[in-house]
Amino acid sequence: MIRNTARGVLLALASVYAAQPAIAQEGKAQGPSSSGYVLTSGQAAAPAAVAPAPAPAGGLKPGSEFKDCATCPPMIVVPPGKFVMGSPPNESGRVDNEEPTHAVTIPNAFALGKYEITFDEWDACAADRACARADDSGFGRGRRPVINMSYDSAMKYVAWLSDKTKKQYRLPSEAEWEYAARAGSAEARFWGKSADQACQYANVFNPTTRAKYKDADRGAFACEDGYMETAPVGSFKPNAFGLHDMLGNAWEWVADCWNGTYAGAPTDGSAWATGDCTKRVLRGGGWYFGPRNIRVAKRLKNWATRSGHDLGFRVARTLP
Ligand SMILES: [Ca+2]
Ligand SMILES: [Ca+2]
Repeated sequence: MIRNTARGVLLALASVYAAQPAIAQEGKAQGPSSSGYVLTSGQAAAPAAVAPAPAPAGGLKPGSEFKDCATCPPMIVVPPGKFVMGSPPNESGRVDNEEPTHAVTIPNAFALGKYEITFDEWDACAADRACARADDSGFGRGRRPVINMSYDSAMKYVAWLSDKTKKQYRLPSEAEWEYAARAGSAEARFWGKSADQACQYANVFNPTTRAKYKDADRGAFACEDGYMETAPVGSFKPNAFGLHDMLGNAWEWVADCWNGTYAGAPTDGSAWATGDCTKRVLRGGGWYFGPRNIRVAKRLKNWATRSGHDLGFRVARTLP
């Protein structure tokens, strides 16, 4: 049993915290981290919790929500903190590119989209002729996540949004994304140990969808989430930072170049700007994917020019 180990304590605390998906608020614990962050040299890094930190400058408190314009995406302020990135060896479904686990410090608060970018938000960029019209693959537009997105097209949107708002919008780094997705959890999924709870928190590959797509070999969750393909953003419960759809719905492009392991990865929360930069990283799994891919540590590489019916993104904003 792990009960008597430091790791066990952290895991237990993290699962308790993850069971309370309330939006983080100032003055409330940001996680089980007052006990500190334990990483001993030469020891496998145990997934750890989020360290509470003071509010950022500019009056934007962790957990608060803002929009920079009427058609801009709603943003959540994510607190600074520390976590362990990657998956432990005993995590079901993990693959070698999720190792070595390593400590990462997110030094400053940043803002992350409360949801994936929607068709409505994308279409504002398209109306300004800064973005191409996006295909919805027949799944529906409006508040559904924009799909058929390449990394390159996502970069066009963040450039347009930055120019429109005069704020520093960008894709999140891979480290920022995983930190935000975990929201203090060290489990494979931010809601806790049970994969069977997926349909409360995520739009995943469910049995009805598998029947339609006749993809009997592809692992599906046991539950029905009610959506055949994409779901309107925010249809499911958020994680402890108040972020929705961090797992499932659309895969999300992040800023980093592809690297096949975490050996040499940045530990300061920045994006990895070297490696195979013709390929970029996707996170979070999508509506067409089952349990092995619906994990916060899961990484997927794809060509920066490639798109698909389950590929989207959410934006980050650097805070002053
Ligand atoms: Ca589904
Ligand atoms: Ca997603």
